[in-house]
Amino acid sequence: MIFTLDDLMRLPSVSRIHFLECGANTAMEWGQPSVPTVQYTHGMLSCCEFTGVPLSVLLDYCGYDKQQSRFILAEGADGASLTRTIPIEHALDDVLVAWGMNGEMLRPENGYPLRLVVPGMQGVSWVKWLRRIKVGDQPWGTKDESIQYIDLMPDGSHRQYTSIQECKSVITSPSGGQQLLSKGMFNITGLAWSGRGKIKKVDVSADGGRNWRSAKLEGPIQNKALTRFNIDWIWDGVEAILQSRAVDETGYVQPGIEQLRKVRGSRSSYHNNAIQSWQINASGEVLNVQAY
Ligand SMILES: Nc1nc2c(c(=O)[nH]1)N[C@H]1C(S)=C(S)[C@@H](COP(=O)(O)O)O[C@H]1N2
Ligand SMILES: [Mo]
Repeated sequence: MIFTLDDLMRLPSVSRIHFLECGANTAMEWGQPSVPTVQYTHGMLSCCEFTGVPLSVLLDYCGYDKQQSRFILAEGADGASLTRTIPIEHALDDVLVAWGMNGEMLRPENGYPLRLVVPGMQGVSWVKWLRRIKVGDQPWGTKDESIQYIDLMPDGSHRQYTSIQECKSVITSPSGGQQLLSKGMFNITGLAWSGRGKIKKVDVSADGGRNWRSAKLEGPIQNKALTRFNIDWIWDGVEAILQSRAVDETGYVQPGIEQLRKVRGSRSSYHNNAIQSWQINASGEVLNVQAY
């Protein structure tokens, strides 16, 4: 079936707030700390309100074979015709065909007139300038899912359809490149998110992971959305290592970088959700380091 934007806007729509994280966010950090600030380590991340038609409503409207259908294909109208396969369970769960963002029409750079919103899934599946959706019984294995956003595993195999952005967090203040001007009280704050649901807890350490205290979560805590946390801390003027560790509602605990490397090896770049460490030097300088 062919829909115009006007047709789509007449269907029942919903508005929901979700994070969007590129699968390459924090990829530079897989080997060693390589960039100085949180903008570079964790900046491929946003959180907006999207408005559109649930894909399940649209598919029902079109009619499709419920027995045979296992995947959908979404295609963009850009020069590269970005095309991604998405499992039908996910497509029918909470995916939107969105035309609105933060109360206005999508902006051209974010996919006007239409984009797929795939809550919890890596950014590349959020196809912008959406022009076609197909339903099928197997993954399409398109160019955009054969080379990029795959993980080279320790046994040499390629993990191709990593898609959910696992639970992750980062301290945004104090963070790399900042300078503490004097010892005393600081309010440590940062963001936590999970592609599998709501954030349940964030613990913060100031001594490189030996001791942890639970941070305050700022509400409302929403499903698959950025959640801000904060905790007071007295800096006594000696070297410290700040870290945050998030837990989501499934009980999944954000891993340390060494723990992640044990499972994923050291040749990946995408899908790095490891705990971030910021070292505070005695001079108050804040540096990107790896610890724990
Ligand atoms: N059609 C199309 N959609 C696309 C892309 C693209 O190159 N073409 N890039 C994807 C990637 S890799 C990401 S991370 C997100 C970024 O979304 P944003 O530009 O709204 O932040 O869009 C996704 N959608
Ligand atoms: Mo991306």
